[in-house]
Amino acid sequence: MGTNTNTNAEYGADQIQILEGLEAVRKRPGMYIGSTSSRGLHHLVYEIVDNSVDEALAGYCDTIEVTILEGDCIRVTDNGRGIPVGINHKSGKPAVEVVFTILHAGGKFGGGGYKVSGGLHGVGASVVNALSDWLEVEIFHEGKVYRQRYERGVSVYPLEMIGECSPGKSGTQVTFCPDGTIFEETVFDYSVLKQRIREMAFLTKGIKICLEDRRDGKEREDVFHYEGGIKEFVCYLNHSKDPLYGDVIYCEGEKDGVYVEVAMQHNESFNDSTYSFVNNITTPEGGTHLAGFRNALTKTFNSYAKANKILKEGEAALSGEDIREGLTAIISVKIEEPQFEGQTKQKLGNSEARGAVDSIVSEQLTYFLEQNPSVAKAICEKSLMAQRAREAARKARDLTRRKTALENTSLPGKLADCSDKDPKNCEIFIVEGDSAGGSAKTARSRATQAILPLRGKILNVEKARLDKIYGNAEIKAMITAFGTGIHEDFDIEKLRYHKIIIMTDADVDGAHISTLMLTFMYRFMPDLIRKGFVYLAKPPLYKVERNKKVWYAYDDIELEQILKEIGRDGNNKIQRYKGLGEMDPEQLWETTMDPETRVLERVIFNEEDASEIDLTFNTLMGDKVEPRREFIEMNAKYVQNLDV
Ligand code: TTJ
Repeated sequence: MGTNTNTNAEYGADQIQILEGLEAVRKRPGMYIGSTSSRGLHHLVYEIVDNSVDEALAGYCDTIEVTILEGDCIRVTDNGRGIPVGINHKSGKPAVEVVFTILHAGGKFGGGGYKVSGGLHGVGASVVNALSDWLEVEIFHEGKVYRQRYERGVSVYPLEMIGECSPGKSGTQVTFCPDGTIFEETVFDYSVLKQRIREMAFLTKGIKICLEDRRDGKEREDVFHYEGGIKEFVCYLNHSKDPLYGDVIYCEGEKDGVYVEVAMQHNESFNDSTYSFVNNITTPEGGTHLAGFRNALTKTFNSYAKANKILKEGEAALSGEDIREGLTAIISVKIEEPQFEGQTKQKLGNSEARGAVDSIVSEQLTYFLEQNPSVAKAICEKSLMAQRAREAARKARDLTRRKTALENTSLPGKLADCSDKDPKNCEIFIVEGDSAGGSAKTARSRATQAILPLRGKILNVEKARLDKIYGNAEIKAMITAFGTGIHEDFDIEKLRYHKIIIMTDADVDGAHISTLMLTFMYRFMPDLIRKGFVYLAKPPLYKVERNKKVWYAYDDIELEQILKEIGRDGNNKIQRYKGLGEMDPEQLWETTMDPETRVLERVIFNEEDASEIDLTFNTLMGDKVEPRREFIEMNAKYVQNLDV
């Protein structure tokens, strides 16, 4: 294992430095992993798995296993070369010990490949170690098995050789238990890990990642393995949409130290669902790589359309937006030293990424279009339609803008507004149906609660063009009631109510209607959701009466609990509400609207989950019936229970 050439004095200095480093991490964990909430907890897993993914990117590992063990400990195993066990000369310690005990020493020990480190990730295994009650690493290398254990980041014995393994076997296994005195939440959520691990697998083609839950009563497993990588990611995102053509267009190459992969496919919808990644980490604010992609796309399609007389002399060029209508795309770049900019450091700044993506996509897309004229034609025609619709929408919007200027923002006729004019105190209930709207108007607290009843089905904005959307009465009513405007006119400062509460029946139709409304807000006023102004009301499902006393149950489990408490006999009268309309105003107030007693769910929006949210809305709103079944389960992920 090499020899220790350092003097004792240097060794001592080293120890102090390590302890100081770990101390800093334990003192300010948020600085290193973002937060100590559930999010930070899950982040520890990604941090460790990233190391194995790096080994896979370098070409030495093809399988990673992630296991949640009893007691919410995590085990990550890979079949890579194994973290080096030889002495690192600078520190006089085995390299593996350096990896786990010295801050920011998570890098490569020789060997090429891209280091996956961006955003909050890439802080290194030592941070995970420092924040774990205990951590054990086992390395399989050249027929031998090595092990070291740490407690709260400090080794409890030197690296030891504990046995032999078959000479062909190699790899690294790390098992750790997050420190319960540091994390507010120590229970892992399988579905959260599953989502990110699936994404990692899509972004690293060919890799096989197995996720397993071994906790008692929670046993389950999934295997993620995509030979097609981001091509399959695009198929996955488009699975409930109708693709405009069969192929997924794929470009790949390397330029100026930037490895670029792009996959894309248009569908019949009208949204742009482009997601960009740097070193496997999502960049919700885009950056140079996204700019390069957009430039290449616009330029290449306009050249093609002109050269093939799809766009005639003197006709307006297709805009980027036109070409991106109904596009699902993944842009993934790998770069040695990513620079992140912007307020949340989520925007790629490296200028070489712009040029690399632009030139690789321009060249390969041009070739693809020449080889696949029917696909090229389908995309150009869709873009031309988009161009015409956008022009019509602009005219319709100009008209409504002028109108609102003239009529001085008159509020919709159906709105029963509140008297208080301070948005902070005000809430608006968007109510499905006129009859429930009537009850809500009677029940409400006039000073602070406004009611906007909407009639029938809300327009599905996933399936309508802008001109139709702007012409829709229900949507116009919401826009003027909220007061914020939409798209580029959107101004959160003008919001007239700080709680927008969607109130629908507690059944499948009601859920569908709330989703339609949420879809509209998500696409046209995402900041409303982002900033936490949007809520779902929770009307009860059952009313239980016994000896003149009344209980309300909001789900079946609660009903069971109530019945257990009060006893099950002939004296109970149970009523199942089929809709809001069955409640009289007083009941509606008491159960669903009274701020003192009601339950609201706040709709939340996690930027990192954007592709998954997009998928959810699309699944719910798209044409395919089958995927819609997952609705209730998935929707539950985007709400947060609040008692407000
Ligand atoms: C680095 O270059 C020399 C050969 O070994 C390479 C290496 O360190 N590979 C490696 C590290 N594979 N897997 C890891 C690893 C795996 C886990 C689960 C956790 C950590 C910190 C590293």
